[in-house]
Amino acid sequence: MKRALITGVTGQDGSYLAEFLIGKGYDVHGVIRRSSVDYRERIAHLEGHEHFHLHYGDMSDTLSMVQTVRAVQPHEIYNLAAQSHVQVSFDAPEYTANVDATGVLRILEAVRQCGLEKQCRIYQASTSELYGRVEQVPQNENTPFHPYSPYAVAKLYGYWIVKEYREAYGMFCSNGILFNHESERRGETFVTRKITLAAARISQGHQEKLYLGNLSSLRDWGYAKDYVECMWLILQYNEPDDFVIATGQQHSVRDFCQLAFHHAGIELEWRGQGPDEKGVCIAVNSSLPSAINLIGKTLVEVSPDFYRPTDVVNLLGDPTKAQQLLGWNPEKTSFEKLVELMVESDMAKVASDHAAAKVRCNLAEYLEKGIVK
Ligand code: NAP
Ligand code: G4F
Repeated sequence: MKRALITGVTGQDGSYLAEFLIGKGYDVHGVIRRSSVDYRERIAHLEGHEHFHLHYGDMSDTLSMVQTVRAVQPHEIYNLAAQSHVQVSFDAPEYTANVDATGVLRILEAVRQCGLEKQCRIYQASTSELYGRVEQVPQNENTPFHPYSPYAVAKLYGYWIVKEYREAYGMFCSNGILFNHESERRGETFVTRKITLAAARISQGHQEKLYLGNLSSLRDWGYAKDYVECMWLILQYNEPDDFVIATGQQHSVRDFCQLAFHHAGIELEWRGQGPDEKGVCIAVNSSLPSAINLIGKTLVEVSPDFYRPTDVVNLLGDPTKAQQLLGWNPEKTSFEKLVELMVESDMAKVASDHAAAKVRCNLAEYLEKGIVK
């Protein structure tokens, strides 16, 4: 039975990858950080599975990386752990470098120190942010990098140290240069999930307005569940190599927002320009509760708080190499389907969160009135 070690197993991609690898018959080991709360939402359903194991570790702690690699003796390592939020990297640049740059080196060295360099294949979660202030559209494996945030600069080190260990020590380590990929499990501060949650809350009367930054930013958005399969395909290839994984389709933040609100039953019209641009509700679906009167209201506004000191605004990937060499299908889940899946999931989540909150509220009231003891 093959053993896989996943760093970042509690994240969006780590959780889908763990499910995928268990399905392929792997014994899956994940690295988790010790935290004061013990609930890990994205992998809660896997805990207790006979082929799913967790190990405490931190990307900033060499010893824990060496100990984990020694204990697991993995055939494959998927290095997904990272401080993955670009905007946060401007506030925490040193920490981001420690985890996203030096952390990669720690994994590679742990494999060497444990004498596993011939047995163990390593996948590095590289990113389209490397193209940054883009020098070519669309971007492929030969496009020059121009990182444009502390996050991207840290990831550039990760990318190159992987190539260095491949060439210097003959290790099987590969970079997946993944373009943005989203899902129902996407962190709530990334723009897509922030939008789908807000659309669900606004349509159910629990939020007034959504504030966003650059609405014109362009991204190549795919579905995370499809992308984790490609991580695995990259390690099954007959030699280590670097691959762009993308859909080849591009949309703006504004497009995403328009479609997400549409799926939540709200039609938006965009008025104004730049920081004064607003999304105004011009129609609602008849399924929306009649008490929620949104027509004519401004539901989306721009806030400079979400502008970045340097922003990457034109990402579009060319996945031809992955299509030809790995058999990757970039059209598995369309942009329209992705938005629909995310909104549907958040509509259900918001409804159930509020139903649960109402039960808690009622219970508090009944306790106060002595109706229940
Ligand atoms: P995510 O949801 O933010 O997950 C990040 C994971 O890294 C979490 O499990 C987190 O653990 C863990 N982590 C963070 N700091 C750590 C540390 N110091 N030690 C150990 N673990 C740590 O990210 P994602 O979207 O799944 O992305 C996975 C990887 O792909 C990341 O490296 C990201 O930079 C890269 N990437 C993502 C995309 C994308 O569009 N999603 C595109 C290209 C590349 P906690 O749960 O404890 O915080
Ligand atoms: O959703 P985002 O925060 O993702 P970003 O910066 O592209 O980074 C994600 O994808 C990368 C792959 O290219 C990964 F490497 C990285 O780990 C992460 O998963 O922002 C997307 C765009 C940006 O241009 C941002 O300026 O949306 C713009 N945006 C506009 N308003 C916003 C907002 N972003 C966020 N997070 N929040 C806003 O309110």
